[in-house]
Order: sequence, then structure tokens, then C-alpha cells
Amino acid sequence: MIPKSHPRYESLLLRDKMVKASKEGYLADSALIAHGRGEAFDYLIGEKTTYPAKRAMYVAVAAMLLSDNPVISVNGNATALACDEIIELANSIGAKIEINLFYRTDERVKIITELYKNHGFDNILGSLDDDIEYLQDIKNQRATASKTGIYSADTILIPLEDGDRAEILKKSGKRIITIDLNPLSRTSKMSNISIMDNIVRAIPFMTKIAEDLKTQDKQMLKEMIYDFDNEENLKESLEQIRIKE
Ligand code: PTJ
Repeated sequence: MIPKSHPRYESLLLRDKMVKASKEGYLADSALIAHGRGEAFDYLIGEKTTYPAKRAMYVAVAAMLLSDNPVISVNGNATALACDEIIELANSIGAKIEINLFYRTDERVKIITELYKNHGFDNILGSLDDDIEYLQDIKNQRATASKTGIYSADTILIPLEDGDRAEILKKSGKRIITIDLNPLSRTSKMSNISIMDNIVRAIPFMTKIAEDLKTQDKQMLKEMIYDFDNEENLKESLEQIRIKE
């Protein structure tokens, strides 16, 4: 039990969630290492959502709202940290949720499927019973995609993704949005919209943005997307990382 008075309470709470998920058997072996890398970047931005991240989130939500088939791709880490919040965002923007694992095993897929169902999201894609296709005909586990989900999606949100998988998804011609605390990662660099923020802050904020943007004129959303320059925004994101005492 972590005392609320602990100065690193929020951060320890997230570690606790990760450890619990690891014990439940649905995290990749390297999930805690990935989490640690994220923590380090979060520390350097003061564990706060930055202005460039907010700008990217507005554009990301606009893109998802204008899409015909938006999908949120979830892996072990994203599920451990933000399962309920992801469900809320998906419901708010009318997106599908698909399990898409870098280190895919049937056992992990089974546990994550049950988890989303138990949290009230029944139509989870990428489960063991789903109709699976291979993106760009690459016959490896990393290229698997649900026929009605990622395979036919026009916009995909891929939080905490490995660069290799992100590349496969990007090459398949879809609009890629990422949430990644590392603005230098391959995933951040190759995505169309990169949100440098912690998933636990970003997803609930995006749900709030969705409630606002849903009432706005579609032309305005299109202009927001048109005016956005991801490379420029990533540069600004990088400038938020400062080593101060
Ligand atoms: O569940 P699987 O099999 O799909 O595997 C998931 C991991 C995350 C282990 C796998 O995709 C992987 O190895 O990813 P990488 O290459 O370590 O990339 C993860 C990225 O997420 C890194 O750039 C981290 O900085 C970033 N990250 C970690 N925690 C957070 C984060 N970004 C946002 N919020 C976080 N909480």
C-alpha cells in the first residue's frame, strides 16, 4: 500500500499497476523496461502535459472523428495503464479497439480479451476468434490485423508502440497517431500525429477534447489537420525536455 503522502505517489501507483499486470500474465517480458524508459522521459518534461502535446491531441481527435473506420490499437502496457480510459475514448469517438501485440502469444491475447470484456467492452477485435489478415501480406505475427479493424482502418491510434510494428502499420497506408513519451523514437518520427505525453494523462484529455470537437463544424476539423506539421510539433516537443535543477 503506497501512502498518498508519498512525493512520488502517482508514479508509484503506475508502477504498481504494471507489476500487478505482469503477475496476471498479460505483459510482455520487456514491458517494465519500456515503462521505465517512458518514466524517464516523463520526469524530464515535469510529468505534465505540454502545449505541443495538447495541440497534437486536438488534431488527433479531429482526425479520428473525421475517419470512416478509426481504430485504437492496444497492447499489454496500454491496457495495464489505461484500460477503462481507452474504452471511454473509443465510445466517445465511435472507434473500435483491437488487441495488437508486438510479442503476440495466444495466452496474452486471451487474458487481454477477457479484461476488456470484463470492463464492459464486448466487441474487442484481434481476439483469438477474430478473422485475421496480414498487412501488406507480411506473414509474421507483427503484421496481423483484424479484417474489420486495423486491416481496413483509415486512422489508427497506436499508443506505446514498437518502431517495427509502427513501420508496418504506416507502410500499409493508414494515418497513424501515436502516444509516446519519447519524441526521438522511430514511432514518433514516422507517425502522422505524435503525442509526446503519458498515456494516463493523454487518453482522458482526448476524451474531453472529443466532447468539444464533436459539436464543431467539420470544415474546421479538416483545417486543423491541414495546418498541423508533425515534424515541427515534434521539434517543439523536444524543446520541452530540459535538464534543470
Ligand atoms: O504488449 P506488447 O507485446 O505489444 O509489447 C509492448 C511493448 C511496449 C513492450 C513493446 O511495444 C515495446 O517494446 O515498445 P518500445 O519499443 O519499448 O516502445 C515503447 C515506447 O513507449 C517507448 O518510446 C517509451 O518511451 C514509451 N512509453 C513507455 N511508457 C509510456 C510511454 N509513452 C507514453 N506513456 C507511457 N506511460
